[in-house]
Order: sequence, then structure tokens, then C-alpha cells
Amino acid sequence: MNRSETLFERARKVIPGGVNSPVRAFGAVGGTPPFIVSGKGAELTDADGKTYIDFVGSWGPLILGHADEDVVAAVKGAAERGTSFGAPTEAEVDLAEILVEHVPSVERVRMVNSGTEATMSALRLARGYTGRDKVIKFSGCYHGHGDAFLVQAGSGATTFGEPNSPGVCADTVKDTLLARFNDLDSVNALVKENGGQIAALIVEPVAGNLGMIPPKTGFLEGLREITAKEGIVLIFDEVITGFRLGPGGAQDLFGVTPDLTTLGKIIGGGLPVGAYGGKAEIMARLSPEGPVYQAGTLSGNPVAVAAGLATLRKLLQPGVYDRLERLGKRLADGIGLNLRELGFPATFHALKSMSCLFFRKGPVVSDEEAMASDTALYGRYFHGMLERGIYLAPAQFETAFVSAAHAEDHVDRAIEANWEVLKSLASS
Ligand code: KE4
Repeated sequence: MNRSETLFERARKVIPGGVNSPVRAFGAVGGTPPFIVSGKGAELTDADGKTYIDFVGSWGPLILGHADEDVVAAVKGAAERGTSFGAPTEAEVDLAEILVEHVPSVERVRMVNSGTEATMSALRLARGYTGRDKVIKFSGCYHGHGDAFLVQAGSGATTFGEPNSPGVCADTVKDTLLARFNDLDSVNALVKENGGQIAALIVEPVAGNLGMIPPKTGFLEGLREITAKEGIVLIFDEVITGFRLGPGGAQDLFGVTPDLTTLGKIIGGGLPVGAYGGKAEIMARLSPEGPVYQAGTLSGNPVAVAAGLATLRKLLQPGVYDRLERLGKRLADGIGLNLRELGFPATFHALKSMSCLFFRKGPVVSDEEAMASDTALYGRYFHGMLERGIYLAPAQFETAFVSAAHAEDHVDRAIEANWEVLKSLASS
């Protein structure tokens, strides 16, 4: 056995599945997950000394690449001044001011420790603000593992075919209504059936946990119109897209402003930071100003906030998003050409530095088409790429990311590996 196999055997004795988040266990693609010992820039090194070009980026946060020198220096500096105080610090205000400045919907913001905390808190706030109970989510969209959202949840929940997790009480999810992504009729039908009872509608403005599916023209605008008319709090879950698609995220890119926004991943630069924010009038209902309670020992933690601040300040420098977009386009052009030249039956979606290769012919506009992808073929593709040193998400229903640390050569090597693997799959 190699080092990763030995470590995986050891891990499974003491950690369920040997991992601290299910999708890392390679359940969807088979085999042993490489145990990573270090990362630098666009590259990872595993316990057996093998290096990979990383297109997962810790599932999105590492938009600057691994061990960015400015982020590491900021973390070291913060740690040397004390790792946590449980008291307000200036750094939290600095980070909050950046979020308020750049995210159109965010007039005030509360920091938490994960995307899950952000979405579950935003839902509680929406319910407290409206006095209503029901929430609309979209089948296949993932908003973390809060009970109310573990219904047709997307990401690992879909990967492992556990759309409704055991342990989530029927009473909890009776107020969770399911619509179809990119289908406004499905939303109107739920609004009609549940008039006056819906507190919130939560959506990933770009679905990133079904694979990557952009909104159809008019979809987000339609959600804004319906929710405004019905007094429903519109929540954009931008845990993936926040500061990924640009400083203002998807809401700026598509020009649709929600009432609340949830953030995570990039705003922590690889350390645990989540946030939810939005209209001042709604945020004012949050404790200690208002009655809706939410708290956290390490919320706004100085070390995590230092990583987030260093990441955002560097990311907001001129030219960084242009570079991300150029790299994403290079990858999309290369893979698109491969698919056309091979006539391979797959659909490649790309949006700036996000992308996904669905193993099915298009179009792929909602969970139904995504779920019909050949996940076994994805698994064979995944391992073919891994053998060639390209580290992709170990599941079809995820998004691939390029970072600002990727060089053109990293992208070209992925395109070349994609050609070789698709060619071998086509001939097998
Ligand atoms: P966390 O609690 O994992 O920080 O965030 C939950 C979450 C909320 N909203 C969206 C749109 C998300 O994508 C996520 C988490 N994303 C997954 C990957 N698809 C995290 C990876 C994992 O579960 O290990």
C-alpha cells in the first residue's frame, strides 16, 4: 500500500468514511483519495510525493492559489497577536466594510464560521422578519447541511443519493418547498399554493452543486419580481459565486439584487469564514439589535478574518479578475475544441473561472438533465485525469475552479490530459 492508502485505512478507523466531509472520500468515483501534505500556487503534493494541478481549490476558497505569501504572512501576524478574543476587533470591521462596499445587496453583514451557518442564519432571520415559516429552495441546489435545506440538496447529498438525509425530522422539512432551477413556473405554482406563508426563497444564482449551471436569461429577474410582489425574502446563496464571479458576485454580474446574501469560501481565504448580510431593515432584526438570535464563539475570528482580508485585498487589485477570466476562457476554448474534434457526447459549461464537464449531451439547464449524466463515465474520466496529474472534483455534481495562481501552462496541460482521456474513453 502507498502512504495515502495506509493513511486512509488509519483514518477510517477513527473518522466516519475517513474524512471530515463526505465528498472527499471518493465515494462517487472510487479509489483512495490522495492525502495532501502541501499546496503551493496551483499545485498540490500528496503523501506519496505526487504533484497535481488543482482545479478544486478547496471547493472554491483558494482563488489566489495555495499558500499565497500575503495570506500566509497575514495569518502568521494575526496568530502572533492572539488567535481569538471573543471580543470585537478592528479587522472584523475592515472585512465587513469590504463586503458592504462590493456586494450590492449588503448594507450590513454578520460574520459566522461556515456557509452552512450563513444560510441557516439567513433563513432564521427571514422567518423572524416576515413571521412566516415556509422556504422555497431548488432541487439539486445545496446550501450546506442545515436541516431545512437537506431536501434534494445537491453536492454530496446528490452524489451519495441521499436527497433527504435521515435524522432530518419530517416536521422540519414540511416547510421546505421544492422548485426546479431555471423554471419560474415551478416557483409560481408553489407561491400560488402557499400564498402568504412563504418567508424566503433561497437560490444559488449560478447553480454550483449540480455541476455548474448558469441561470437562464430572465430567471433571476423573474425570482426578484415574484418575491418582491409576494413579500418573500429573496436570498442569494453566493457562498461559491461571492467574489468568484467578480467583486459583486453573481448579483452584480446578472444585475439582480436580492434582499439577503450568504457568503463563505473566498471571504475566508481558506480559513473558516461565512457571512450573511443584506437590507439594513432586515439585518436590524438580528440580535443584539433585534430579537432574532444567532451567535458564535469564533465568529469573526481574528486569524480567519486576517486570511479573508488578505485574500480580498489582493483579489481586488487591478487585473486579477481579468486574469481569472482569461484562464477560464482558455480552458473553455481548449476543452470545447476537444469535444468538437472528438465528437464526444458531453456538455461543457464555463462561466469565468468556474466550469463543469457533464457526461451527457446537452442542454443541461436544471437538476433533471444534470442528474441524467453518466456518473460512472465521469468516474473513469476523473481517474484518467488524476493519473495525468490533474486534480478535479471527485464527483460529477460539483464545479471546477481555476485560481489566479494557475499559469497558462497549467491550463494547457489540463486541456491535453482532457484530450487523451476523452480519446481513450471514446475508443473503449
Ligand atoms: P460550508 O458549510 O461547507 O462552508 O458551506 C456550505 C455551502 C453553502 N452554499 C453553497 C452554495 C455551497 O456550495 C456550500 C458548500 N459547498 C460544498 C461543495 N459543493 C463544500 C464541499 C464539502 O461539502 O466538502
